[in-house]
Amino acid sequence: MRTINVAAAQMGPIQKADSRDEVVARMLALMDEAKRAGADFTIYPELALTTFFPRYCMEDKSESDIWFEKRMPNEATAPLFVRARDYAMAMSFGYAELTPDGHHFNTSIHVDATGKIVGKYRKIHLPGHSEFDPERAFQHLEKRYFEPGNLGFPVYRTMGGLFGMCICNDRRWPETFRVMGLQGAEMITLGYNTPTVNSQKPAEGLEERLFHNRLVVQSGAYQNSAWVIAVAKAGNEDGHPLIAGSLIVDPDGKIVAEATTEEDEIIFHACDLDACTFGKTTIFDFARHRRTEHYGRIVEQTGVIEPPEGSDVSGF
Ligand code: CDT
Repeated sequence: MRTINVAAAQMGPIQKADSRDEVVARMLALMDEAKRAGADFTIYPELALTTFFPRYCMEDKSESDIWFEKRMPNEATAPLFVRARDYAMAMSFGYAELTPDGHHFNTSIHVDATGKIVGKYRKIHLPGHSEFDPERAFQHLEKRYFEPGNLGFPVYRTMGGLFGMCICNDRRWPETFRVMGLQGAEMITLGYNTPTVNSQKPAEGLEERLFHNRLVVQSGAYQNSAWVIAVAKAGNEDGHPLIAGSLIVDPDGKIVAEATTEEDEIIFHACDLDACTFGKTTIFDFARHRRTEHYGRIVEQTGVIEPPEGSDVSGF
């Protein structure tokens, strides 16, 4: 057995006026609870240090720099690193990253039990739009404030296993999980901020959004025989509700723990990385079963190319 005692640290809403220090105090309380539960790995959501600021349209993009971290760790987050090291606790959290050369990314890091950053991921599938859109019920301006990640989907060795990360909208894309599955990922962590309502389709509300969350997380886990830990920032941020429903899913695609509130909440599971082996050596033994000669379109095109009118497929 290679057991990782995982605490998914769902966070309730962070209001625009909340300071980094207030948020980090909540994260520390969640880490304390995770420690009491016996966790050795605590996972927090996407943009864990701030409100989901891409809902606000700032004319001058540089105004948004107040939401970004220029260093990690920094003064505000240092207490998290110190407490985690004292507890010999690994952790992962998301934040808005401003690099020394001026690039903006929606980033997640994985910090090991000694306080070293052993994994970094920058969100690749940025949803939403880059200009104010009056047609939408609310804005989702990730394409305005972030550049697409430039690190690929790295898988790294730590804690005796193979780990990877993705962020929110990435989970809706099977390519995300497969690229990590092809590097042997045994545990994939992801944080999300998902509005409760589709801004372009009011009929798509909470239940459907929770359904899609389970659907993509469970299929990503099953199809790559990996543990997936999906962690929400939830609840009402200044009048903008976000879904909860944090999940721990086993390599068989089954939910083994699920959050029940829209608040700060720990869900816990002892995850055996060896449970990945059966799927990875049988039905999802990629080396034996994948047929890459038929997968060219996956990397050669983005949009849909329909067959020409009149193309005839009869005669089979
Ligand atoms: N944060 C994030 O990626 N949210 C998206 C919302 C998609 S609608 C523009 C998500 O996939 O949940």
